[in-house]
Amino acid sequence: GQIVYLADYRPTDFVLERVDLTFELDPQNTKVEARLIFHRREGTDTRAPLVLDGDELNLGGLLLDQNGVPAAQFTATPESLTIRDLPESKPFEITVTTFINPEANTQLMGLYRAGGLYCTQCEAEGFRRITYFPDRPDVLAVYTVNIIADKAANPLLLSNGNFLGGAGYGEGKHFAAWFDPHPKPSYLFALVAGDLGVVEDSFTTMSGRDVALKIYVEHGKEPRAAYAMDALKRSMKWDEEVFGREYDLDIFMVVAVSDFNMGAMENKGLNVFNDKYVLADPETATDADYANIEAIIAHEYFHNWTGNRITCRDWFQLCLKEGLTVYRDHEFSADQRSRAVKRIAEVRHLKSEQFPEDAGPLAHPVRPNKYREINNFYTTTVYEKGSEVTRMIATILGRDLFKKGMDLYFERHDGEAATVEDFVKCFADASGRDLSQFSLWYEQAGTPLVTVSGAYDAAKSSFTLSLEQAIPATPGQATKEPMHIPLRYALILEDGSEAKPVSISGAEVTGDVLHLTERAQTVTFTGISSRPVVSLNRGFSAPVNLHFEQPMADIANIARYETDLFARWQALTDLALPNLTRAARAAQNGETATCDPAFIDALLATARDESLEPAFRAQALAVPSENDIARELGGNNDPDAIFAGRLGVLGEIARTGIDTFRSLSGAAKANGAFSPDAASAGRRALSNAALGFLAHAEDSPARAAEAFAAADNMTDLSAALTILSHRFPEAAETTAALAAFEQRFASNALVIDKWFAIQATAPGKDALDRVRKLMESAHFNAKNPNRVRALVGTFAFANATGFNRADGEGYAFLADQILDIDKRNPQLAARILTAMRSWRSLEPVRAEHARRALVQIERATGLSTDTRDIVERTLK
Ligand code: HT7
Ligand code: ZN
Repeated sequence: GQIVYLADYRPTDFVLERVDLTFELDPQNTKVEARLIFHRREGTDTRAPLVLDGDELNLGGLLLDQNGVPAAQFTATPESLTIRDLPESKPFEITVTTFINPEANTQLMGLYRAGGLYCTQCEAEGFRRITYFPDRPDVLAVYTVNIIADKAANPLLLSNGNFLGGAGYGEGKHFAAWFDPHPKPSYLFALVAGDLGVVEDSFTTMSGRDVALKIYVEHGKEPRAAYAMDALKRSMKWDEEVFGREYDLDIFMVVAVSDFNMGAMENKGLNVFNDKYVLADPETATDADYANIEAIIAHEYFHNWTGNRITCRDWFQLCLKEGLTVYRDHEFSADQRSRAVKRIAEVRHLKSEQFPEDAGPLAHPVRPNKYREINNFYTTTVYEKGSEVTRMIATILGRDLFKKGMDLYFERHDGEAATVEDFVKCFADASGRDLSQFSLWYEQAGTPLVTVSGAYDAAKSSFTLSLEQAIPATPGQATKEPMHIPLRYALILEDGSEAKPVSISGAEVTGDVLHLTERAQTVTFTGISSRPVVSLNRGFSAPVNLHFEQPMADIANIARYETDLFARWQALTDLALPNLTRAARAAQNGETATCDPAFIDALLATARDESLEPAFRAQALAVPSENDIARELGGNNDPDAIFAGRLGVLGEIARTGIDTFRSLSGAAKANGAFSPDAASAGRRALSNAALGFLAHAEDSPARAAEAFAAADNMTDLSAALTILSHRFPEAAETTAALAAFEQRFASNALVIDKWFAIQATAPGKDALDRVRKLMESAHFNAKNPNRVRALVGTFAFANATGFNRADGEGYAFLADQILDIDKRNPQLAARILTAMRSWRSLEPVRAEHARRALVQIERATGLSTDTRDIVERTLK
């Protein structure tokens, strides 16, 4: 793989006008005929050859305007097809024939077989595995697709756009034709063929058009698609109401497949989903599964406008569609559920996934400026930080100007392949605001650190806030410019009211947003009648780390009285972290620490506070994770000590709050029949959090075993099983529960994935042997990405003590697995390998073991570009 640079972008020499594809499907020998009409772009070199991309292709035939092409006029390799001496100005037609083997396609890119289906995945560069093509997102064309296949095995023949018609084709075959009137890049092409069940519904758009909605799933699983269908209709309505976006074809289809590299794919009119994000019922899906289905159905649907109608000029602009679409799905879920709780979950995810990426060897800007393997840039930085950057534009501009900017973007760039600059300019033009400094958020990697101190002058009734920003060095970026950081804030007075300053100087303040734009700024507020408590970065308005030496009493006040619920949760976290880091350090020195009672008081008061929604109280009880503590410690980390310290703190909370937890656990049961709505899910979350603490306090598996037996839904069942296997791995109750669970759900792969994941995350050094044993289980299938992620991926990403065994065996195991997975599915291998990204913050003995495992991977022969790229950057 060559390195590709953003600076090298230039448009193609040829313009593609039309694409006609004919597929004759066969499991091992599918014939693909592509008829492509091109003309030379005006102003380009009239002798330039046409160069088409390929990947492992074999040219089966080539025609130019229906005539054979002399061998001297073209060169075909598996990676490209070059045709010379083409017409100077008039359009011409190229007919390319290739033969491909879907069954042998284990990478799951291009056309492959998944559970008896034919299915495609073309983003980012999969289309070139189907036919030779200008496979880049700025080449937009109108497609017609003909599919011919055996009728009995493939009653269903689907592609993008509207159905044109179908008929018999002799010899037990039939065909179907599809036409997509909207110009699109090749990465949005899709084809699905096979035999599936369907759930049908319809949606009437705001202009009164009827759209047929179809969700295809394996026969017999139709009832489990009802929630996805409901989420789809809510998404369509919401996008009309909030963004004014109407759907633009007669039909919208979703197909659930069991073998898929990622979550889902937004192919025009034909979304393909990992079935994990479609199928749900109370018996088999947790509340988290329901929330994910809702979010991902919405995300892929929203791409119809942000991604498909307006696409990306090149892959460096990936955040243009992904960051924006994540922002849109976050807003959708916030409107469907509790906004504050949703925001807390988002920030938790951002801090536990994106902050470590931004602080380690794989850090890159939201818009990278070079890549070796684009598949490795579908990252949490592009997606989640990209979403935060969009959110900051909304925060800086305010709701109305943000909407004006979005409207302008849709109007100006519909049907185009756009850039980040195009996007930002719409907001600058709509608002009249200069966003050039803000644009650094797309260019500079690393999480800014904002250091804050405050001073109150009673004599002058004034308060000054001193702020400094620093952006850490990241690979390839040693020094940084100061950024535009929008911080929502409140100054809270003694009586709990918010101060209304007479004047503010030293920074621009709009509403409750303080704009930090210099490296250092001192902001003075006058007319402040008492020493205020500062609540800063309310709602997590900017994705930064704050270092604010605030009195603990102030933080405790925010935890109890802030009206911004996010800030209350943040304050509880700020109270918890010093206790947790102290406990971890003590454990590292073979000592024990005790908790600050004020922290436990604040936590328990929140847990008991019935004026708060249960989902929020559950979030409060989910104390910072082992990874959160590791990040706070910042280096020389010993995961065993972190675990032991944290366990000690949990025990103290549990014993102090035992009465509270008794009354909270099981409280959700009183609410009758199962419903997946957010309020019911919140009650279950609170009750299960309490059950976890109770198990600590009582130090007995009895209660969790009872809960396991009584559970009537997967949320409660898996929560009880997790407590049993994580806290009481040796108990007879645990062995029995694991066996019962396995037996009951043996035929449901998605539930067996939970069974794998729960066991893979059970802490301690025995975890590795358990994982090895589970790989021998008949349920395991090394070819299925969901199984591999559930067992190997979860172990590496989410079992800090098990994976980071002091003897380095966890890393050695992962290295072996990566090398094995890489032979079949490089994308999956590279993704799981990113679990090693924080190896340098480990204590020296573990770090050395980790480095050796990485070197072992690096030295292996035949490594894919994907895995080579990750391992080399991780070691650098
Ligand atoms: N846009 C989709 C990305 C995706 C993908 C990328 C590489 C390899 C396989 C893939 N499957 C899906 C998903 C999304 O963000 O909506
Ligand atoms: Zn997306």
